[in-house]
Amino acid sequence: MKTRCLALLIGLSGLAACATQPAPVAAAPEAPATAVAADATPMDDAEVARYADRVRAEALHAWQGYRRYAWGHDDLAPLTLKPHDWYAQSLLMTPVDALDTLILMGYGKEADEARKLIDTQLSFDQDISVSHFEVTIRLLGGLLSGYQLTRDPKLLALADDLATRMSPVFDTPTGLPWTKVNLRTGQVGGPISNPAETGTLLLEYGTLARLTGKQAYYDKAKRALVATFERRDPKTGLVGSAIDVRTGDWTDPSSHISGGIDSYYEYLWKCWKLFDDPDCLRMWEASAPAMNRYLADDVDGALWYGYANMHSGQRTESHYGALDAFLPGLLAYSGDIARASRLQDSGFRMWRLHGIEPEVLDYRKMEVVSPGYALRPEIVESTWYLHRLDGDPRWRRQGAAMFDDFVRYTRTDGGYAALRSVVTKEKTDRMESFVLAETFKYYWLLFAPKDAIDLDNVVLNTEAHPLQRVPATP
Ligand code: DMJ
Repeated sequence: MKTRCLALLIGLSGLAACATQPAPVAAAPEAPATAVAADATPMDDAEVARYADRVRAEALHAWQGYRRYAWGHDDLAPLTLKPHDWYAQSLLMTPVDALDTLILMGYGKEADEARKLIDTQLSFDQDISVSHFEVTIRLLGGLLSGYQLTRDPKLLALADDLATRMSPVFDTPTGLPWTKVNLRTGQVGGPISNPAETGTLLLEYGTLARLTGKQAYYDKAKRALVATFERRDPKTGLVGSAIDVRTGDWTDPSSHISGGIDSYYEYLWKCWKLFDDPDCLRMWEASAPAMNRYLADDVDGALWYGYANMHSGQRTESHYGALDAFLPGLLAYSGDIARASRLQDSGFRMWRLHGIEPEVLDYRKMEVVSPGYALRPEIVESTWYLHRLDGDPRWRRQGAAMFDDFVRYTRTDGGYAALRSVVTKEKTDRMESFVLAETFKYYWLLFAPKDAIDLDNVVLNTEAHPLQRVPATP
């Protein structure tokens, strides 16, 4: 195959290479079972190589759109071909998020340009109040993986500076972090958080601790994760959707595996894989059974995960969507291939309903609840974990079918555009940085050589930034 893993070539160890909910939209007739059932014919090497090359070429198309129309800004607006920034100052979301994807795909010149832009232009000395969670997973994660792949000391220095500026968030009576922080003044705000925001920090802060020797980073992020876990309901073991970081009281008892909780579960398992921290394994082993008992929902033989009250375990909503679709990957990664496979087949059925997945689906009625598609990666991420871990050819077939639909419905002259509605296929002017960090990366990994990521030594954060295991210093 023509695609190559630059990380392999440069000999790095470890690396070889929320949704608003509008009124329900009328459902099109459910796709017939035959169309939903995945083709399981194995791909030959030539077909796999063709898909890898197409994904790689389309990723470059998206990057070149950013490069041409939005250079130095956070994102590309892919319809108006104008730059978009999250805050008053750009934080280079797309270049930082895309750097490791460009490196892995072997785009050396483009990666070098991105790295130089970051080195020379990115400053966190900005009077802006930012989302601690988003900046951690995208920027801290991206700077750390970029550093581990290039050994450019400026990237580690930027990560250390960013984490220092954000650290005031941890100063609460509970150890649960504030959701917002001003990068210049350290002023914090945003007292109502959720498990994803309080619990998706340890991979990034922990890796930074190992790389800098500053153990406090690890301890603060771990304390936040443990504080979330310890507030699970004592009867069901479930966590809720909203929590007050000042008191530790739940302000919304709705439990699910969707946005706002999703990556909390992810990091319980992944912090065990990355750091061998036995507390992480203990917390995962106490949490996964609760999720599987109360949130899993068997509907006519198909497996879904819906909503329940965290205190009673009673079912509330039968909703599943693009964000929830990470769970098959996590189930597979943690060893539960059987549940993972059944849930991924349900996710693919959701995709096939309108030829591309909606943000939220009512899986009992098979009706779209929230019709947007933000170019999210999760369902692709799950095909990659499943293919990587059980080798069933149907995962590549699902991924190939989804990639064909993705290109057909979301490609624009200047990049890729989110959909306002998967029913009408109307586009909207957003291309989030996670498209290059995650969506293209997971599509490419699905067709790339197995050693592109060494899963024994590398753990991908929730933004798909590959973090290498770093030994703890005594
Ligand atoms: C990404 O920023 C991360 O994957 C996060 O955990 C969830 N949402 C987006 C992608 O959909």
